[in-house]
Amino acid sequence: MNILQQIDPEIWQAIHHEEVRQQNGLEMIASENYTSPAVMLAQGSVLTNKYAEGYPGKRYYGGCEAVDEAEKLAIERVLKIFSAERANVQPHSGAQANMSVFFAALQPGDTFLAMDLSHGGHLTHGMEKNYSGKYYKAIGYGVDPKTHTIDFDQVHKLAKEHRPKLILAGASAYPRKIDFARFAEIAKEVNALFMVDMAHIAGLVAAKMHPDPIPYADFVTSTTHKTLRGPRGGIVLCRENWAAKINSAVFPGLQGGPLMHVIAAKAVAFHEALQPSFRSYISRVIRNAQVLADELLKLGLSLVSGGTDNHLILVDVTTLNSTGKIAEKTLDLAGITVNKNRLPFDTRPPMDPAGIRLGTPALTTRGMGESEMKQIATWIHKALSHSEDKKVIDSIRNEVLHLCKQFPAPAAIHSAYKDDSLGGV
Ligand code: DSN
Repeated sequence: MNILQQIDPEIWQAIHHEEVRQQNGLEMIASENYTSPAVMLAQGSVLTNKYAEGYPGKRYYGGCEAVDEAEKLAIERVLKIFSAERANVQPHSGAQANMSVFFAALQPGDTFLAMDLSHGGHLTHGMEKNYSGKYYKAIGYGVDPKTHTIDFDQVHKLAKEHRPKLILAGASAYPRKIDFARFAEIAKEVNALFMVDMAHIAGLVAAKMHPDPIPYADFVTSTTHKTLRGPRGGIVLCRENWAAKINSAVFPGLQGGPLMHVIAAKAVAFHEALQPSFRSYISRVIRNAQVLADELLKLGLSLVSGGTDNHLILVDVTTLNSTGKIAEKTLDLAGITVNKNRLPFDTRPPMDPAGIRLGTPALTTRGMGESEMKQIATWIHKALSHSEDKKVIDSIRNEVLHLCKQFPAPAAIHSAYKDDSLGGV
């Protein structure tokens, strides 16, 4: 029995349930992944005890020598991965990373242009109930109705019409490569700042398997836990001339004490992303997504943009007389975790849209490859075609379980707390 189990069996039970769920199911939420045991050890370390408001060498508290080392390493490594001029590794999340750019670059009421949420954007890119839509004037661009790729004629037209102070590229549900050079050209023409939120594709950019936003953008934000496979958190990369404003927007603008244990875990993830094995991981993530997409197409499903260039796929489940809500629930019962997702030009309600979003980052971390993707496509199709048939769903659930046993997920918490050297038994 480990120490947490002894002291707080209820919370241990909740963690254990989640670990069992992660081990025994197919995690296909495109924004999720399994961090390594090393990342989790850093995040579960004594650094959680330390207050360190400020930045390395300039803190408001004593005793920051060790955490300074961790933060300097995180900054050094992330700059090496992305060849950026300056980095802030303190944002607690991607939403806060985005907010820090808005704080640094815009005044309340300023206009910015970003991808509409209903076409694949993110809620911090101008959704009316989010700070970005409440305190700033958000104009949304979308995708072309035929190709489902970003409609650059529309971006250009809206930029000339509204003269935004900032243009934002990046998405949460967009399966194709993003042409940052084209965005930058438009931003330059209208004298707008250019920001990229690369949260979903950061791992692909790190592995040089997606166009790089750094040469074009004034600011690049990201989360660290999606394809980058680190702890849950955010970062901001920017040009030298914006560094002071970004640092002051993050602290003291938006946050107090940085989460030093998370920053140390970010540093570990950045170290992992610098290894050659990370590039090979990302190439398998993309290949797996393409195989999954091809297989779903062969089975008659319709995909947004007809396929994928990255780690995610958007499936129109109405072709199988299903809905996003029913599909999410059915697949959950079959042991496959996905999320319902609006599709471009979706006429269904947001809580029960026409689509689901599938991603391959987590399954690829478990070591699954092309033959597993083909099998999973067949299960998805079968489950959605028989969502009322408990026998079919139960039999898929059993097969999913069998596959999961062959590809164990990293089980960091369990194994770490079993380790005597950490004080738990
Ligand atoms: N919620 C994340 C996603 O699933 O894409 C974005 O922050």
